[in-house]
Amino acid sequence: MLHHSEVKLPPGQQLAAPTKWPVVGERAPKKIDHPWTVAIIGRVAQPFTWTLDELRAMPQIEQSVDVHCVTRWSKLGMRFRGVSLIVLLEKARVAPDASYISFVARSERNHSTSLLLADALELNTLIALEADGEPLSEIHGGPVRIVVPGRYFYKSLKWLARIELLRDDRLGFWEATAGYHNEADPTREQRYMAPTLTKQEAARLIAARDFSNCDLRSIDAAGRDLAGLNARGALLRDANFRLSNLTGACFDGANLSNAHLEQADLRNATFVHADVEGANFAGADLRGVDFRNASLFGSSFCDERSMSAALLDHTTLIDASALDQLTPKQAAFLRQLIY
Ligand SMILES: Nc1nc2c(c(=O)[nH]1)N[C@H]1C(S)=C(S)[C@@H](COP(=O)(O)O)O[C@H]1N2
Ligand SMILES: [Mo]
Repeated sequence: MLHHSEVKLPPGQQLAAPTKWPVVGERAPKKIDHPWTVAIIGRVAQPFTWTLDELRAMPQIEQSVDVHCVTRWSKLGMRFRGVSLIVLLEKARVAPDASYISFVARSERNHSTSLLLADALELNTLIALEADGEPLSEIHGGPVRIVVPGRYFYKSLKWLARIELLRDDRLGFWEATAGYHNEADPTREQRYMAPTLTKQEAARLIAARDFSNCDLRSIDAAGRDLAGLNARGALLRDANFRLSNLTGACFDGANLSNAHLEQADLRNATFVHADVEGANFAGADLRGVDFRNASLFGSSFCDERSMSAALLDHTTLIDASALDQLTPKQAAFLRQLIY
């Protein structure tokens, strides 16, 4: 029979010593004289600011949470107590166009992290004031932190100051600077942007914007600012670049088969001799893009269901002969805009 912990531990995780709760991340904020408050702003009908006492006066719930840190320690069945996120969202009345939620810390670097709003709700996100029967200690995010069950612990923001409802995603601190995966599902081992990367490699790639000749299959780089990226010769099969800023990026000779580039800003990017077979460019801005000698078999530029079409004109360079590699509908769409 399997031991309890072996059943519940996601891949690559190890149990922390039972009495240990590791401290991870930035230092606790400096003491300031005004009282702690938590605000909710952005795409809401009624912005609010609550004091700690007001939060404590709301209905408290207790949840048993399995904590999984991306640095590979786990603690199963921690008890967190506080206010359900949904209670605050109902009071503030979330606008229909809010798709993302960002949590911002009272901290020197304005640390933040974000989630799809639907995920935050489905995962029963908690505004936690207590852990294992005690008020949250300062090093663990006290007086008030976020706890997101079912995501690596970097989505559980310490020292909560602000909740922001957003139409578009805003990558958090670790996600933007260290290449942490934006979905962060431990059961799928979504630690860093690409499954093969280490933390150091992910951070280096992001900082240098240099993916050249790297094996980054299935990388999740959605929503990122990667203007000027050098991805010459990179292996980017199944990559996700939805909504990313890739202006001026160089993908010459790269393999982007089945990659997702929907809604990406690709102005003046180059795909010379690249393999973009099966790639999806619906809704992308392709003005000034160079596709000469690229392989376009099965790639798509307009999606009939979502009515989302790439933006292109005579500055988009595609070999006339390459149109034969596309379906008649895709080819007709390109022909009418380019020539
Ligand atoms: N404000 C803030 N919250 C944060 C971090 C941080 O650096 N700053 N680090 C995150 C990371 S990477 C982890 S693993 C957990 C660690 O929480 P703990 O120190 O209570 O174990 O906090 C998360 N929340
Ligand atoms: Mo972490």
